[in-house]
Amino acid sequence: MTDRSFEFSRAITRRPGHSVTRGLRAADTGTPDLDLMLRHHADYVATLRETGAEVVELPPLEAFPDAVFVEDTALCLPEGAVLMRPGAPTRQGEVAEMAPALRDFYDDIRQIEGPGCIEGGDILTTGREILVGRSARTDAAGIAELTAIVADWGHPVREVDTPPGVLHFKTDCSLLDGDTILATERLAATGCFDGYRVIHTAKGEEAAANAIRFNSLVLMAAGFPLTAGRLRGDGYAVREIGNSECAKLDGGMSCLSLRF
Ligand code: CIR
Repeated sequence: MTDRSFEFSRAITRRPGHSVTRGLRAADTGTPDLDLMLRHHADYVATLRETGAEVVELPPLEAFPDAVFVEDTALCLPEGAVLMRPGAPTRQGEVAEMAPALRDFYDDIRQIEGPGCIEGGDILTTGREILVGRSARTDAAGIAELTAIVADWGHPVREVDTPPGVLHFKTDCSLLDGDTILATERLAATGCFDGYRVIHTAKGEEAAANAIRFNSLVLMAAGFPLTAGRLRGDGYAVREIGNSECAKLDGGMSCLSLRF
């Protein structure tokens, strides 16, 4: 069977605005520099486009400091899109801001109504199934609601755990192809990827785990040479994108786009 799990014709992104300096973060490691973040963001968008995809760039949303992290607002599948219900109260309004952009591309758009919560960063769609990590942002009720919605489109969901203290499930893993996962050792040790081929991030490079396979390229945060070398050694075409400013807000490569 052809592996289409990493083939995308489109992505939606949103440029960061001035309010991004007030974005959520687990620990304060400094205020993000907007100009540098914009340069990194432009490099990210250009790299997605280089693979032949159409990339929509939405304008900044000053009312929502974390709006650059569009991944958390929706799950995009071939059959339709599901609008999320973020567990972070300051982020819930981002969903309605994303809906019109998705309507340009999808006829079937469904919505997590609650009371549960779920964010896109906790969802990993592989060639076989949809893995959803329970986290501080995603609860069992949110996962149950998503499970019912996507069952209608033929997608099985498996609920898994996000390691304690880790923001999202995909903070610690990425899909490299239909059955190969890049993951931190701490996440892989939970057994959630048993049956998949797993490439571990190098020790001390756990922040490299949030990468994306987008068509011919793997986009990963710059500054993790051992992990980049492992991926190149395995035959992947890796692009390293500056992520220093998004990292101050616990964001990485996957958070910056919706891909479909
Ligand atoms: C947040 O805490 O919600 C943002 N500062 C970071 C979101 C990162 N999103 C993602 O991993 N999908």
